[in-house]
Amino acid sequence: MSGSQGQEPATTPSRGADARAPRRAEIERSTKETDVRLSLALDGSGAGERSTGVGFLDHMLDLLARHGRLDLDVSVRGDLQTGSHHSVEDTGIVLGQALDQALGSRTGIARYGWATVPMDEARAACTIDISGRPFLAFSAALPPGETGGFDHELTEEFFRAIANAAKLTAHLEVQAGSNVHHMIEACFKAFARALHAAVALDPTEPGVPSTKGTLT
Ligand SMILES: [Mn+2]
Repeated sequence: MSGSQGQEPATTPSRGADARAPRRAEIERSTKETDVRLSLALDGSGAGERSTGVGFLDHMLDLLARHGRLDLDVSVRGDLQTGSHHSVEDTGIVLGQALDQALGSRTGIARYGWATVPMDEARAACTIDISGRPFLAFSAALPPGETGGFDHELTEEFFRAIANAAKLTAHLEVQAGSNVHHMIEACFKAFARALHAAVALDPTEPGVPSTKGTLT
């Protein structure tokens, strides 16, 4: 649609040089366990506020937004008396839903992205395919326990929730590390960088980058 050469009716307001619709989404999701409000813009700068009730998750979402060049507002009210599981997983679900919605038809995207990111002694690698097929391969020897209200095992749950809801394939591996804060942080940064590359608009891509003709 954005490449249409057809004449526009005189009453159509100008949308400037970039006729592409903004790649953004706003989602509210309420269950008996959590209320999540989220707004996402893919072509952003890291702006927005993250307030999930889980301090470490807020820190990780700050990184994800900044290094993924996303504008991201997240507000979560969850049943933290049961632990942080529901709040973390549901934040991932809604972020995945917002990615799915903001990506729309997937026209013109790069589709694939990958990144390996060090964080001091830790290192994580992430490869992403905006495939339409939900899949997460997660490999990390994270020690049991929690950091800032965030159970370490929720790292996998968070990324699986995103992969399922956004219908993307992600392989995420912590390749090195001894400090769990660094290891999880490297995961989020690698995912952010890989995602930024995968959702980027490729000027040489005229349609949906699939021989099948669809990524949804
Ligand atoms: Mn940190």
